[in-house]
Parts: sequence; C-alpha cells; structure tokens
Amino acid sequence: MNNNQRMKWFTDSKFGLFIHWGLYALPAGQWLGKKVEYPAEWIMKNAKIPLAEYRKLVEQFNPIDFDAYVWMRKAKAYGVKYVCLTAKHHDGFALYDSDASDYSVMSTPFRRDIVRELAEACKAEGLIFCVYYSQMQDWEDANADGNDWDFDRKTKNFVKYFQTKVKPQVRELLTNYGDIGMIWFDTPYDMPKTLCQELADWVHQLQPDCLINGRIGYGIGDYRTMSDNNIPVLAFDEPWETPMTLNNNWGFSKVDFEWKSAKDVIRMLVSVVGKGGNLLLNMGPDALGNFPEKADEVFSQVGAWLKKNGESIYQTNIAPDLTYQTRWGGLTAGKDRLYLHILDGREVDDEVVIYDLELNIKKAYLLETGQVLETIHLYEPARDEFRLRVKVPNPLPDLLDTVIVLEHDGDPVVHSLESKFSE
Ligand code: FHN
Repeated sequence: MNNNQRMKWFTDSKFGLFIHWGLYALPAGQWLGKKVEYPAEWIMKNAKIPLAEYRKLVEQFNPIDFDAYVWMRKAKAYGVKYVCLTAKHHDGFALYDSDASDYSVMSTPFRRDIVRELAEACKAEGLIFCVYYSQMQDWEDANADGNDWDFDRKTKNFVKYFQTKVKPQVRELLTNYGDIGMIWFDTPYDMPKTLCQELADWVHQLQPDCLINGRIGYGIGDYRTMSDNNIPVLAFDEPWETPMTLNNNWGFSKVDFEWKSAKDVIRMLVSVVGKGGNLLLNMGPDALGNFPEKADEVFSQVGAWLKKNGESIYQTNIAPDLTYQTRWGGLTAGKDRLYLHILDGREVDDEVVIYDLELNIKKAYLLETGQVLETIHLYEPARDEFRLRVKVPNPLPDLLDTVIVLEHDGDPVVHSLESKFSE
C-alpha cells in the first residue's frame, strides 16, 4: 500500500469520535467532595492524589451498563467514520488485558477487555477502530513522566519504562485486536527524538498500515494533530485533525454543564472540513458505561443533520478562501460544486450574498430537497465588485444549517482586495 492509500480512510472520514474513558470517570471532576480544576481525566495529577489512594478506584470500576454494540450503533448514527478509545491515558490504567501490567480493567470487578469488545463492535458497524495510548506520561509508573508527588524524579529511568511498559503494551494493542486504524499518541513533551522514532518503527513493524497521529512528536506522525480545541485560521493542504471537547473536559465530569450545541458542532465541522481537516469530537462516558445524556443528544442531532447533508461534508476538499468573512455561515467544496452552509439565518433575508467570487454556475439548489434556487451574478464596474446572490426560502428549511449547492463549470475565481496604491 502506498502512503496515499494508507491515508485514504483518514482523509475521507472528516469526522471521528474520541472516547476518553477510565478510572477518572468515577470521581468525575470531584475529589473528597470538592471540585478539582479541570480536565476531569487529570484529577489524579491536579489534586495530587497519592497513587495508593487513586488505585482504590480499581476496586470500584464496574461499568455494568457498558455495551460496546450500543455505543458503536450510536457512533454510527452520529455520522462519525472512526472511533478512538483511550486504551491507556496518563493515569496509566489500561482498558484492556495486558501482560505487561496488571494495572488494568482485568483487575477490576468488571474484568472485561473493553478494547476487545469495542474493537469488535466498531468493526461490525463498519467504523475504523483506533486506540489512544499515553506514551510519555504514566502516573502509575515510577520511571515514566508526570507523577512527581509519589516518585522522585531524580531516580527515574524513562528508557526502562519505555522498554518494559510502552513497547510491550503497544505490541499487545497492535497484535491482539485485529486491524487498528490509527494509534493516537499524546503529550510527547521532551521525549527524545530517538525514542519517538523507535516507537514509530515499532508501530510500523507491527502493523504497517496503522496510522500514527502527530503527537508522537517531531513531525514523525502521518498527519498533523492541531492543538486541542483549535481550528487553524487558514486552510492546511496536508492531512490534519483537530481534537475537540464537547464541554470543557475530556473525561466524564459531574460538574461541567457547558455543552456545545449541535449548531456549534456543525459550524466547527464546516470550518474544519473547509480547511482540509478532520474533526475528532470527544465523548466522556460515565462510570457505569453510559454516554452522558446531553452529549448523546448533541451528537445525535449532528448525526441526523449529516444523514441529510453528508455530501456537503464527506465528499469535500479544501474550499476557496473568500475575500470576506461569511457572517451567515461557511463554505465547503466538492468536485465542481460549492456548498453554502447557512448557519445564521439572521444574516440572510431572502438571499445569501457572496462578494468577489466569480463562478460559472450551472445550477443552484437546496441539498436536502433539491428545490432549485434563483441566482443573480453581477459585476459592478464602479465598485469593482462581484456579487453572487442566491435567493433562499424564508423561513429557512433547516434552522441548524440549510445547505445550498452551487454546481459550477471551471474553477471558482476569488478576487482578493487590491490596494489602489500598489504599483
Ligand atoms: O492531556 C491530554 C488530555 O487529557 C486529552 O487527552 C487531550 C486530547 O487531545 N490531550 C492532552 C492534552 O493535549
């Protein structure tokens, strides 16, 4: 398989589901009755909980409601194409059966290999299964990075941790669960480049087609992982992904109610996809194994919208960079077609106007119903300005995001602003 073929599922996917799940779902943002600084999955470090105390959560972890097939049927309905589960997050606790460490789900009353169950259910739903693995931070291991309240940093032997825990556990993930779409590393901090390269080589040796995200470090990964919750201002013409929270936490929190709305998510999805990237949106299941109700509701609304308008997201490439901001929404672009996403009905009356875009329009219509729309394309010489006006129904048929398709011949031409003072 050449590199384009390896990358194809990723660049075609556009939308993925991140799942942060682990022992931290039990305290859920509170320790000893007090709210701890977020994010919830960092509670052990942020509250400096002694390992001996945090370990007691192992005896309590018993998510009796967990059903991998229910989760993955939901994921499918959300419209995501890949799912990435925290097989081991920074606290060091593995959600799978590991010979390399008994700090795992197999030591809990639950005693079920969650990675195995999810891998199977994910594939049964036709989704790509991926795993997150915290390679540098491991707050349970004296030789790893991160836990300086239980362990003395000076005696740390990082290479020992790397050779005796990271590599064996990565081997387990990449040999015991069939094809893994991607391994998602995180917080490489100052890990030496030689070890990062050794880890990448290890992954390639075990599963050559498994992708590696950007946070393996030093640009060694297969694509760029953007900063959490950040969408670049400009398009980026290489594979990339923005990991995003749905509230202010990755892990489940009982005290965070600041959920993004379905419209917020669609707006971000349009922005990410129009700039050539993927959105990896997070879900933090609770300690019993349920998706939080509000998160499920928002994801489901997005999924229902994608079911009708998916073409404007999945079958797209980088969209033209317009001269002016589109206050009414955003733009995505497919082959010989532009999709106008009307996200803010207050910014359109009975028409959407795009300035300084020259487009040879063949047909304009609503994506959802096929209703043909009138377009007026004018060049005003005195203003030296192109105006493309598309008449839209009032009220708009989809208050979340009404999508208009502009089928066109040839390439769109954007007229950027020119200074009258330039020579
Ligand atoms: O520290 C982690 C955090 O808990 C979460 O996993 C995110 C996801 O991108 N990554 C780290 C912070 O960048």
